[in-house]
Amino acid sequence: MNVRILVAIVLMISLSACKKSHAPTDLATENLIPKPVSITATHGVFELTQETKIYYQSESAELQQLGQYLADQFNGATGFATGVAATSDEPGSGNIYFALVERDTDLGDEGYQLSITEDLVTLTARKPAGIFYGIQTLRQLLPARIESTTTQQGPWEISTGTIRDYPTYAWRGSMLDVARHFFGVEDVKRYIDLISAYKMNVLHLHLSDDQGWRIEIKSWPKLATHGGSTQVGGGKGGYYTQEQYKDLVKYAQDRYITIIPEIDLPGHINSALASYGELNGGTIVPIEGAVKVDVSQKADLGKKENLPTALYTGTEVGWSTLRLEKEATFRFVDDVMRELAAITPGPYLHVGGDEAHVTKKQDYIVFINRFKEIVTAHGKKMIGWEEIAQANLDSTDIAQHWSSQKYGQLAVEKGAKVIMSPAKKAYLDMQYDSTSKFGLHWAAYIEVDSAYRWDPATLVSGIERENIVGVEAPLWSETIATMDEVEYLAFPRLLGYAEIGWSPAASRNWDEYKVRLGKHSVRLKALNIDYYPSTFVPWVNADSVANTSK
Ligand code: TNX
Repeated sequence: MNVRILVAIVLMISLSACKKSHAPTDLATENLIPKPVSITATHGVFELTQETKIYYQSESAELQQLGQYLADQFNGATGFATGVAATSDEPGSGNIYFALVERDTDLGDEGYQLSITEDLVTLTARKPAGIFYGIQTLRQLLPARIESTTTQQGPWEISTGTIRDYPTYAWRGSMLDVARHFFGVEDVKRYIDLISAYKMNVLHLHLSDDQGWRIEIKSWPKLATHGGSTQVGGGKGGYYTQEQYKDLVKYAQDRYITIIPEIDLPGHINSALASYGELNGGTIVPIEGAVKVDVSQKADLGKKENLPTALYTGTEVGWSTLRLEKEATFRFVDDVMRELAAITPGPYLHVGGDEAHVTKKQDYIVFINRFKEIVTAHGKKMIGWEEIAQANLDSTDIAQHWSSQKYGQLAVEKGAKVIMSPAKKAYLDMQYDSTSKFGLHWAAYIEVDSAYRWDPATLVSGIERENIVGVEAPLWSETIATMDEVEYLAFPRLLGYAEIGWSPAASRNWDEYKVRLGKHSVRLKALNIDYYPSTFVPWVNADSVANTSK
């Protein structure tokens, strides 16, 4: 063969090897959780490169912050130093562009449109929250290794097409019980990061219970210093200073999450009674096992009024109550709510109100009515577990349904709105099956399929779509003390609750979802989530797909 021809052939081969060989792409079959409302695929590829910049419509500090958030998400794995810059025009080829488009009313306050061509990724929304959710979708369209914090091999390709997406419910949340076991600021931030990646927008913090008081109250300091000094099993417990709580609130706000603080009243209150004897009316009926654990305490066990009770480290419920016949108790409630309202920008304070089994019914009703007046005076609205339906509710109140259809229905009859947290379906602390390492099973065993297969709008007759603000999955912590244990119970079920809250009920189907979830394992692993590998899910081995699949 002629040398020239040979050189030409070698050159052609090496050139074609250099040319990008894109895998066939189909935006419509991407593995997105929660599932978007609509996807149109155009079968091309956008590539994120060293040169890519994130541009945002000029004059928006919030978009600038979101651009930086996205750059921070990517830069660890790509090793790029993706820049963020303002622009007044649509940017040139190879870039990402954020813009607010007020007139696109179909998107509502949280929706977004992600339009991907081979040249440009354009993310638009009416409000910054929508941009945040579009960013979460964009993360999931990149290979799972984008979640790594160390530099990974590219290419960083995204399938082209258009996604238009918005949530079904305005309230999509999880509750973390930091009272039974305490979880520190860094743990809660990780939980916020994880739930926000699935477009949840509420984190309800269960800040007090019999076993621990977890928030500093300056006018009643012993609540935290003494009431917060232990936890289930007798460990050292802990509490958030108000500065730490404010830091958490800000961290959550930056991820479009509202923190709902709960002080559980008038039951579940032993940690306060142990801190201030005057709150103890001496009416506690110590049920078997209730106040026996901390025998080193010389304190009264609860039957003598005005004396502090012993700290409690067991797991019984429903045996303690605030003394309600004394006006001083309402000054206590007012002080706590005033301080909490001052550091909580969200509109709601949660009264708890559950399982007040040793509070007289009439006292309970008077208490909830007065609580509502107190939080209203501090500019907030009341939420409580469904038992608050016994009090005078109206359309400004929210009842959280967990167990009793009767109370849920009563709340609706009184005009209140409802959050759906049915224990049989949505309790993250329920075991998956009888072999689960952690969790309880008083309501049900909840396998990953059961957790997904229900519709908030049809679960309880009399609680209709228009009565429901949304879905919340509570994670009670009697049996879990570490983040690994939190993750084992929360994941993968939490992804299903996120989808129930976000995606239209008519588009949800377990057989299709379980395939998406199975392929998602590589991403869960990249996020270092210790999820439960349920046999109901066709998991795709992360190692075999790490470099080829999303
Ligand atoms: C019931 S749900 C409780 C909690 C427990 C939980 C354990 C609710 C409002 N009260 O006090 O931690 O069960 O699953």
